[in-house]
Amino acid sequence: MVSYNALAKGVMDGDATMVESEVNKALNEGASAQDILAKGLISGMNVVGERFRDGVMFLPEVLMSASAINKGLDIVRPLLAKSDQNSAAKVIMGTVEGDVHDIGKKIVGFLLQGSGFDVIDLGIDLKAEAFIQAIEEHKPDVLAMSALLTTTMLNMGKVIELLKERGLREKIKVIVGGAPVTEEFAKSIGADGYAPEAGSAVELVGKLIA
Ligand code: B1M
Repeated sequence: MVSYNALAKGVMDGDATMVESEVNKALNEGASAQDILAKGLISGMNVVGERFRDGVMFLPEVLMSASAINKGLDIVRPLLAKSDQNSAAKVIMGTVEGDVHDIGKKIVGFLLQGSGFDVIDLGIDLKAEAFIQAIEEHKPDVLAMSALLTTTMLNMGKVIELLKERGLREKIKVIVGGAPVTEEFAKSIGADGYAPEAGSAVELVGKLIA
């Protein structure tokens, strides 16, 4: 019987060694990469989020949890990257300026790759200009921006404004996501779509490029 609880606990405890061994154990017991992600890794990180919010976990511990979940993501990533059904479409993604949160964005990227999209992850804390330069260079079909802070989500709108100024807005679909982002906010900044979590981000990209 696969123990997703042990996997989640490894993330909560910030124990990368435990996460590594529990992910490998779960895989050996036949668990899918998707279940390991959703029922183990993400569910553990959600508890970390609640504890951080409630002041019972502090930044250094959250950082350890981030390292631990990254250990697990490294193992499941190659297992998610399989299909080539959407390989014609290119997605550029990144976390906006002022924001270093990247775990959710990475998961979105892995699932997009797993669904066959060609994904270029530009990283974190990206100025609007950095998005524009990469778009001019790589000519993607979709720009996917992530933000986890109520302050930094406003920078998504700045990127869209700069796309307009440079005459690029009509050439690319823009999607946004991250914990504080809402459908309403996405509309207000002129994005083409919003996805609340990684699975729906993949569906959304598929619809937008169809
Ligand atoms: Co930060 N942090 N953090 N943090 N952190 C939050 C976001 C916070 C909500 C915690 C809290 O107070 N409850 C809070 C923000 C409050 C606010 O703005 N309203 C917060 C804060 C305040 C901060 C600092 C300011 C703390 C400080 O320094 N005092 C600081 C800011 C640093 C900065 O960015 N400048 C900070 C730092 C950090 C760490 C570095 C320690 C670490 C990040 C490590 C890393 O990412 N490499 C961290 C973490 C881990 C969190 C929490 C605990 C967990 C985030 C996470 O990884 N969740 C978070 C609490 C929370 O979110 N409840 C918190 C798991 C992940 C799978 O979910 O990222 O939501 P998520 O992604 C989901 C969806 O949102 C969606 O799909 C994903 C998978 O389903 N999604 C997209 C994400 N991007 C998408 C893009 C899409 C579509 C969907 O399309 C483009």
